[in-house]
Amino acid sequence: MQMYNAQLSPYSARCRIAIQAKGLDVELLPISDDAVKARLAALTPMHKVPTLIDGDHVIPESDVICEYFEEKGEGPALLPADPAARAQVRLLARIGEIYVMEPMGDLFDQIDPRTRDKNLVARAMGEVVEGMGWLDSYLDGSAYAVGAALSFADCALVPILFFFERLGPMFGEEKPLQAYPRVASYYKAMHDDPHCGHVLAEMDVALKQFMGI
Ligand SMILES: N[C@@H](CCC(=O)N[C@@H](CS)C(=O)NCC(=O)O)C(=O)O
Repeated sequence: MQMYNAQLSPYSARCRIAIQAKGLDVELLPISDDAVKARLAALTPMHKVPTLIDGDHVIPESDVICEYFEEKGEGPALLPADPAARAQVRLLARIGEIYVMEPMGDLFDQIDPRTRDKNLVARAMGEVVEGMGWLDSYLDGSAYAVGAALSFADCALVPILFFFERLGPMFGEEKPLQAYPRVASYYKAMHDDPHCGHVLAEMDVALKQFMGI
């Protein structure tokens, strides 16, 4: 398999955690390369990363890719067996993706205080804060979002929390996780998971490159 990838994309990072945890053989194609980017655009009108290629199949969307990996059946399962626990995994991933990451995405263009749209920032921040509050009430603060093993909830949440923690100081919030003690304790513990820890380190390098530091 091959996957069109950007090291800093939280959606690509979600799939990279799953790839590592499952021990899958997936070649990463960096879209920082213009020729690779052009190939991706020719393959799918969405031309977003991640996009997985498996033989003739072109599969965009991080959630769909992760479920595809699961259903291929290689490597350890990242969805629990119990239906209620599976629902919890999907719920946490959706809260992270829809209610935290989506509004947080609007903040990336607002990092420079000189060109910042204060109304847009206030609206996006309000939504992020609401979503983070929901996560804080659904997590119990232990390592791993659901049960005692890595799941797709962790694959989705850990890269999102990376951005939440890093963006805070850029908007005057030095310790953004402080208001969410269960999320903070969970996120800290997830650094010790080898797969999440590895991908977090990759994102750290990519963010420093992006910021020119
Ligand atoms: N819902 C998608 C979001 C993917 C996404 O927005 N990727 C961004 C990078 S973080 C991208 O490729 N943007 C380029 C574009 O929209 O053309 C997923 O879960 O994979």
